[in-house]
Amino acid sequence: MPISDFRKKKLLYVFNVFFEQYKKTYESMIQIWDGLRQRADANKDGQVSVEEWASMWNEYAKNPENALEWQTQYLRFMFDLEDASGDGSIDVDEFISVCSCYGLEPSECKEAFQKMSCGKKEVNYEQFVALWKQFFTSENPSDPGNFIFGKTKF
Ligand SMILES: [Ca+2]
Repeated sequence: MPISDFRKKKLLYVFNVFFEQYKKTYESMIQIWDGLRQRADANKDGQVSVEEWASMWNEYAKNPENALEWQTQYLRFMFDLEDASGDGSIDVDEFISVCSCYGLEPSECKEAFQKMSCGKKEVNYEQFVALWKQFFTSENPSDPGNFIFGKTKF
């Protein structure tokens, strides 16, 4: 069956949307991974072990203001992912839809959102930055920053 102009236009539209989005996401992930590997892969075996990962975040916790470039990119990446609408803040529906993709129950994600936002409707970038630091540095299980990935218990 020949492809009509109408179908060509539809396919072209999806092509652009799919590959633009995919390329953007892929390039950020590659940059993040490269940065991570350079810093975390202490024994240079091309892999990042749990110990290497943990000790790198322990370094970060000593001075979060001085985060590595890839850590800042990772933070931005996660915020942009959770702010699905791109309006500059994360609301509960966006949060649930993104975090439940990692296999969490929507009810847990909802609870996590309420805890991280301290009952507010939205979390903006500035607030997210503070919560992010808390996630990687806090030893207190009830700090709001612990809930930024949708999980309520560790
Ligand atoms: Ca949003």
